[in-house]
Amino acid sequence: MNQRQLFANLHAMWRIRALEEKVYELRLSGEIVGSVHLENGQEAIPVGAARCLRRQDALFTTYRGHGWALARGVPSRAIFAELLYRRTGVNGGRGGSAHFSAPQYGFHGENSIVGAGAPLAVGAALAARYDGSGRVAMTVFGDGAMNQGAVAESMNLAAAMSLPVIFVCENNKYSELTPIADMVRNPDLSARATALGIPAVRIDGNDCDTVSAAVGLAVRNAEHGLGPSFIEARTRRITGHYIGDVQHYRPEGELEADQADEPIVRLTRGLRAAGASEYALAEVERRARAEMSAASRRALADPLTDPMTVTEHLYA
Ligand SMILES: Cc1ncc(C[n+]2csc(CCOP(=O)(O)OP(=O)(O)O)c2C)c(N)n1
Ligand SMILES: [Mg+2]
Repeated sequence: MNQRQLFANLHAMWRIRALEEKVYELRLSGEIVGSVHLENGQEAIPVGAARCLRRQDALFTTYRGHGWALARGVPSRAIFAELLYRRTGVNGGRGGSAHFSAPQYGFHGENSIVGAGAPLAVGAALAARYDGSGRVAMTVFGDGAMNQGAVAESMNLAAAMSLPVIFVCENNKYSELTPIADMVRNPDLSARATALGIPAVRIDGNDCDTVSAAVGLAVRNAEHGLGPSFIEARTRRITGHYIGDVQHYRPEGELEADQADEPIVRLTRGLRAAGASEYALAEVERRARAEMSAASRRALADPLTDPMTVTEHLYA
């Protein structure tokens, strides 16, 4: 991997981090209200995975999805406008932090129901068999979601029908406040996919290029009719599950260790060791933060969604 590509990875991750930090600020100041889940520490997975998807491919994420939308190409200003309930948001300000979607970018939405993206992705993959679009579907969910029946059922159906769908499990070790070790006996979550006949890998989810290699192969297999794949990407979130989470459940020293190995810190360390200048490294962060400051400022200046339009776009 040459330095230019590594800097591109760093910039893409900084854009997500800067977006999330700005979202955090806006949540604390009360401009954003309600539940917000940040992706800090997990940026290498959306950056590495989204670049393997083509325009027609369909991505389904969880509530921890702002960075996935950004990696899929949704403009930062449209994301902020959505999170800030502005008319200019991708869903006119009706979706908010945990429910927005932008299908025109292949971003078929976040989902606050744990595991609920999996059956939707399998449906999109099944539809691709009939509409001839060549579409590949991807669903992203957490380690906790592995214990949802809907995920197990979706994986089995995808395997049985050999559907073009990729299951990406972001294993960040926790399901809300509960460690995965308290919820399963076998820590190898990928073994469940293998048991269903789905090719599965466990990878380091804190390295963009490792993620791209696994997802790129999964996309090619799906395109060539070889059916589903499962990728368990090990990572750590370095913020609370929700805003205000004091993280009392973490063993002493764990957060510090996770912060020392999070993907931006790790890649910065690698680039520095390879001779990158401090100026160039700082410039990447500065550019990303400048973009997100400007995007959020512009979104804040946009008009709020008119409450009188609340019944529009409702189908019953
Ligand atoms: C069906 C369902 N059950 C429970 C919840 C409450 N809940 C919200 S997030 C979460 C944790 C999910 O953990 P994981 O799948 O590991 O994803 P992470 O938040 O770590 O990214 C739970 C249990 C929910 N939203 N939906
Ligand atoms: Mg988790």
